[in-house]
Amino acid sequence: YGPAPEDDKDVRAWLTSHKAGFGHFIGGEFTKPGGKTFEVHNPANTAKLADVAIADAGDVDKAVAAANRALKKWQALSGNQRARHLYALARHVQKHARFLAVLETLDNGKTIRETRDIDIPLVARHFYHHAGWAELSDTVFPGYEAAGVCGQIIPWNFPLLMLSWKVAPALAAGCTVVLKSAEHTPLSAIAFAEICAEAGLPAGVFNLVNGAGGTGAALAGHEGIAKLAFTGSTEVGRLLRRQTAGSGKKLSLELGGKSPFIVFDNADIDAAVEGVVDAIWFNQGEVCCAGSRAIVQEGIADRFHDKLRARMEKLRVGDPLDKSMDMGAVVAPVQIREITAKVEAGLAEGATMWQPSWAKTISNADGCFFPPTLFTDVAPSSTLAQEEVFGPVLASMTFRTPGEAVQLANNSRYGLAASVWSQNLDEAFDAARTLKSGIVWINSTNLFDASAGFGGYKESGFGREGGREGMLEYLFPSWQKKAKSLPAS
Ligand code: TXE
Repeated sequence: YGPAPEDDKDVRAWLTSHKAGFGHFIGGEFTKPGGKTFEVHNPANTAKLADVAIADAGDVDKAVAAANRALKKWQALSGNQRARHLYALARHVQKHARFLAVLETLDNGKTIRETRDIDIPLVARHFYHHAGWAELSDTVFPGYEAAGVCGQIIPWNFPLLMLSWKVAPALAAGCTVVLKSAEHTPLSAIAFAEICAEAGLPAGVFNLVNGAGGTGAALAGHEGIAKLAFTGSTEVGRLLRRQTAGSGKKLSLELGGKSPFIVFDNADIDAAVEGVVDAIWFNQGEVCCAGSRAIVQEGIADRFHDKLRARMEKLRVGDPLDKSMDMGAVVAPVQIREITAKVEAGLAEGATMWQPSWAKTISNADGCFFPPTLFTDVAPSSTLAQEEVFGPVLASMTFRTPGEAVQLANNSRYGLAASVWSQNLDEAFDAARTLKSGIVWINSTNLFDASAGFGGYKESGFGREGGREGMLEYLFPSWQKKAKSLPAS
């Protein structure tokens, strides 16, 4: 009973037709698969999906050269002409929405409900929105020029969505792109490259190289890159900051988080419980802005946790293609090990763990599954309160006064997002003003829009993606572009 799992026949046929593997997309064409490759697996059942070529420094060089060759012609188009290409990309993403949703679910393990209703529609929305910026770029950014060839490195948690956050503003601004997909999840970026060809995007405007850290480092270090945009771990973000220092490259980093979810005594508790379920168990908790620290006022803490445990009992974890699942698989065995290590640290430090009664039935024998997990009695300085778990684990703490709530919330090396729940809006706005985070949601969580800048404070990185601030990341003031220190492009 319940709806049948989503049909994955067309995606399987596509994968079978690429049995020889996938190459890179350079200058409007796919390179021949082969050479050094890596395997891509479905984390829900460990089945191998594809072999993908690893780009070495030579491949990166060819991709940058192709992007550089395309740059002049792309910049010579009027804003309206570039907008037409972005509209076409948006329409083709919509045309292939079902295919892309299934592909993303197979590759990443996230549920079909999320890829179908959130990831892929937001990808199309991003291209539509930025088509508008392209239309206007000639008039709203006087004195600015496109940065040039952009290197973009994306993570595995929202593969196609992170691609769209980076590619759409770059193309709208008049830049060309070399994008590196994440090694766990390269397939939707490969499908997007096919879409670029189908939609008639001029050759070399979008180029794709696949591989792991070595490929990323070659791209980041390439002297033909004028701007580098990265989403991923704080550790790699730090490396990239060092690697690009003094190079004249423009850099934006979207890194980790440990976002607070503050619940005041007078919050609508049922709404806050639904909110925290979304904040931490959406996408298995593999979200940079996941509300992974609940900070709950003492007067309602017991009631809040009781209701939360009852709600957790009803969550469903399993086959991501099953439309009734709330949570799918974690991206790879290495992440299961990381999550388990953090959970063990939490237990060793004396926090109290609670999992639904059915958690024992979850097995990692044939897939990467982890149950929703709640920790209470978490000390503010402990591992669970301070370190990003990047999995379905919520650490809960309590507070007495609003000042204490903000102090706990700001006691973090990160500052990406925060969520505040109170029916007293004065109280909520007072807290919001003093929270050190790039985004504050009030009585809501995980709201993303292409028109709103997204990005962090502190070790969550710098630069914004989305909206006007996001566009400025891909533009240089004309006087600065002429400075000698900038790479030629
Ligand atoms: O990230 P990496 P990983 C966090 C999260 C997760 C942890 C590890 O806590 O548990 O990072 O994940 C490329 N030069 N986030 O190891 O390595 C890499 O190939 C250039 C938060 O997967 O940062 C991939 O394309 N590039 C996050 C991308 O960086 C390099 C999303 C991200 O991988 C590189 C993902 C190098 N030296 C993980 N080394 C978020 N902010 O949403 C690796 N890469």
